[in-house]
Amino acid sequence: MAKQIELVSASGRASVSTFGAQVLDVELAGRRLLWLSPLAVHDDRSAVRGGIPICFPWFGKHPDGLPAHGFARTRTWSLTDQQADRCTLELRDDAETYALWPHHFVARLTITLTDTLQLTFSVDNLDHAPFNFSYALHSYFAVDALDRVRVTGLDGRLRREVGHVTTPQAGDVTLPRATDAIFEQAPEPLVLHDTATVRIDSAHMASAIVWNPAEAGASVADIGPHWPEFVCVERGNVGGAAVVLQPGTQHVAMMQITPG
Ligand code: TA6
Repeated sequence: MAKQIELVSASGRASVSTFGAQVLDVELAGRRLLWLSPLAVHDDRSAVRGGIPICFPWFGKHPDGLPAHGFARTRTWSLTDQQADRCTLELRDDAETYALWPHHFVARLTITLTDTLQLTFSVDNLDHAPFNFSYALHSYFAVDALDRVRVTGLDGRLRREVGHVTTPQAGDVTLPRATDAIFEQAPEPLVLHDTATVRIDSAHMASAIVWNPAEAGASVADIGPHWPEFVCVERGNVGGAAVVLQPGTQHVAMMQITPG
């Protein structure tokens, strides 16, 4: 049975589920920063729509039809450290993960709440051979006015999107239609402008993804009419930025969310 952890700091609070090591809710400077679908399924088996799911050890659809975005978001992680404003969760390989992805590993997520929310994600290769993986911290940000939302910081970066020619991003990213864009070599920071702003910093995460399904979201059971309420601005290492990890070594990366 998954457990919910409540973090508090002088500036706010956050809720984290051990199911998927998923941040479900963050309030900082009096603002709720993340979107959690009112239609999300919380049955400890299905991926939970909203918050910050972890896509690992692959991002997106799998070529052999394995679960999209990997298994990290649908496993219960172990809580290995808990303080008032910080916790660490861990996922180790077992027979079920090995059947899907035949590697020995430990993934860890440390969530720290101050006047920002910081997520430190690491993966250790416990195998005797290198393995590769991709991942993203798939943050769903709550927005007031999707048609006026802008994401700044990606001007001129290569934008890859199914059904569109890959070209450099021209200006800010706006979402006048369904958007599912991957940016290679994305810089720091990205800023999400809505009625208020959120700054997204990261380290060692080369990729950025911006997603909202627009009207197509209405037919997704756990999104439905709520599709205008969020924009995903994700950081990670996907596609050409997938990580090749040597045995006995560790990959560490960080994402930080700060209300503007
Ligand atoms: O990050 C964007 C994306 O990969 C989209 O292609 C979209 O399908 C989304 O993630 C949600 O995926 P999910 O498996 O959670 O429905």
